[in-house]
Amino acid sequence: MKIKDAKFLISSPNLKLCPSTNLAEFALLGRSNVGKSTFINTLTNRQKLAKTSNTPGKTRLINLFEIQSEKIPFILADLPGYGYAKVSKKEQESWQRNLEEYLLKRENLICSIQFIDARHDIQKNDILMQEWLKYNKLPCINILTKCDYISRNEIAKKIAIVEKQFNNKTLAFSSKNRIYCDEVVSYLVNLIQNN
Ligand SMILES: Nc1nc2c(ncn2[C@@H]2O[C@H](COP(=O)(O)OP(=O)(O)OP(=O)(O)O)[C@@H](O)[C@H]2O)c(=O)[nH]1
Ligand SMILES: [Mg+2]
Repeated sequence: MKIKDAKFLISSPNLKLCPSTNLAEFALLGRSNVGKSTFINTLTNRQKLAKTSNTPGKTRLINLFEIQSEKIPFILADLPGYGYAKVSKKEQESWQRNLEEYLLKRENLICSIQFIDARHDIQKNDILMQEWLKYNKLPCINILTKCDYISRNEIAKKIAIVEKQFNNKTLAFSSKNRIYCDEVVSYLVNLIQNN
């Protein structure tokens, strides 16, 4: 399924300042630099919609994007990545609180998407994030980013590993190849329709 249109809605430091909406929302979680913002740009085919960078820590606020698919509109919430060492401990803790509040209380949030770099092993903070989601009974799927770096065979193997470890649906993705976009959008739209 294709994306017809997309627009930036708002940047907010916390849940309280996020506008209420009745559109289904997905939260983009994952380590800094894994490719969350790039994912939005690739899906929407708008290279500058979400700010991306080679240096980790680019996204510092909750950034909401309204996405118009062929069937149904929804929101992608681009969030700061975890595991970015250069941010002070105080700032990390404050963001952690804001993130947890957003994930627990955002009413229209239907599912999180946790991104994993296809080239690397699952990291400790990925596991901690996933354990926290499961403990709070929050649904999540995984997306394997940067699949252009590995072979088709390795992609299949990696998907099996992530699915086994986290017991979540896991999809492949790459910003260098649009073949993955259709399946991802269809999967998200299906989640909304079955919610
Ligand atoms: N080759 C390749 N590079 C990618 C892919 N996705 C992202 N990148 C690159 O990875 C870097 C980080 O991407 P971002 O989208 O800014 O990462 P992020 O997860 O939003 O990072 P934070 O905002 O720090 O949390 C950029 O240089 C992207 O071009 C991909 O699928 N393939
Ligand atoms: Mg980002």
